[in-house]
Amino acid sequence: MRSLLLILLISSVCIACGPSAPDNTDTSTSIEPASTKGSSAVSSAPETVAVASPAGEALPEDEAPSSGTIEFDDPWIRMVPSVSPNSAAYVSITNGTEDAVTLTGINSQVADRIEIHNVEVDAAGTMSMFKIDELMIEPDSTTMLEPSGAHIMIYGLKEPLNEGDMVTMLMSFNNQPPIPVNFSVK
Ligand SMILES: [Cu+2]
Repeated sequence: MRSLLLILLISSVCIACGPSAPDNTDTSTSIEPASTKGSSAVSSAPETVAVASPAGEALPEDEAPSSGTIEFDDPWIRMVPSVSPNSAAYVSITNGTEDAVTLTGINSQVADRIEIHNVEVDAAGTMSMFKIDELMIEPDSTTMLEPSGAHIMIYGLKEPLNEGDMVTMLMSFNNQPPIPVNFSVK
């Protein structure tokens, strides 16, 4: 009985110190570089989850959209220490269609949650990032998701990222079918 209580206690402590933050807590003060540094959180040993290898999902390059479509240039994910549950990803999105398109969501099997973030700099020069629900890209224009700017925020990596890995992320738009994009880890 005592050991059962102990196990319950340990479990609840681990959950409390776990990496996943409640929703809506990162809207104000956190600074991008801090989030990618090694976290001191003691993450429990990663369970062996039956997640398909990221490389296994990779689509052939020649399935990329061809004409009058949305194109993705230099998609990459920042490699982080294996103890870090979070990372960020970047890509240039070119809207070659005649209408504005709106990026409304991103999903991947490698992470618990993926958000679109933007950044702002206050009068004191402090940069903070915040979640945005969507990102509009005007026709015939390119929007860059890049370090120090708007970016893709990845929470709760299910397995460590290794340099050279390819990670498929499904990009959802308001007026387009979802588009799988292969991001390289570097
Ligand atoms: Cu962010």
